[in-house]
Amino acid sequence: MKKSVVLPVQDEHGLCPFEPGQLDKDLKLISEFGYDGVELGITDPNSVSVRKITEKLRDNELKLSALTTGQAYGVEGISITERDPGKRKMARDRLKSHIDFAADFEDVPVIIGSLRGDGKSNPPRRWLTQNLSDIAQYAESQKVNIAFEPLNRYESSLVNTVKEALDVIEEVGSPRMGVLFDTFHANIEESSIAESIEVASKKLIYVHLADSNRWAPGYGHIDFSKVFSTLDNAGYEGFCSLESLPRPDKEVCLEAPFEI
Ligand code: LER
Ligand code: MN
Repeated sequence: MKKSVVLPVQDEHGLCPFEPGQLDKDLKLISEFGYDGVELGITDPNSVSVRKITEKLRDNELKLSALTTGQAYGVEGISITERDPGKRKMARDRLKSHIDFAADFEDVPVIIGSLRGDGKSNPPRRWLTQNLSDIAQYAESQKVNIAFEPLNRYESSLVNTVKEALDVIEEVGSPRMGVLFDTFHANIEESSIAESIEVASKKLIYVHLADSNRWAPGYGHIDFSKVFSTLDNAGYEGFCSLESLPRPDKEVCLEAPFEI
């Protein structure tokens, strides 16, 4: 499996080792720590230059592992399940811009995590599935994968487990849609982390790593040897991306073990 870490480009991500605004310095550090790739947090791809990002990644011998999109929810309050139809449309259009951005790279999935909304206004399920279908169709036309992420109940009531994610993926019916498995959310929602990886495995396209307290792996109580051996046995060869708080500190996070 390949090593990646989340790095915000425009706005604070809040749940990763880096602050925005020091892209050059941070990419260099990530490369020095032996990472294969970086997951960029981009609020609005329309104001980020594909050419500049491509050059910076090339200079640091890093691949773009995925685009994370949730900051558009955090910063602008848009999501595909908001009561306000204008906000739903903005979120849908924004995700299509993320797909356009990803299409300029090779095999870069667009993550749908927090941009699905928190579900607090009790939105009809069809807003979720119809918008996802529309976005997935667009992703098909651009040959981009969508990594759909179960989130824990304190962040969203919409899709908390792998099983629920697989149900939505089946309903949407797009070959471009797969599961993002995040160990932090799984530790809260799944009865067995290993079994839920096995359940996800056929549709697994991306992994987020953080321990039970959202510190770097090794600082909480998740059994990461079991996580990695289960991923190995499932034949997972994609990216595992570190999405932990900057604790104990950024450098220690970057030293997190990615194998048993
Ligand atoms: C948020 O908790 C998270 O895990 C992100 O990957 C969602 O976009
Ligand atoms: Mn995550």
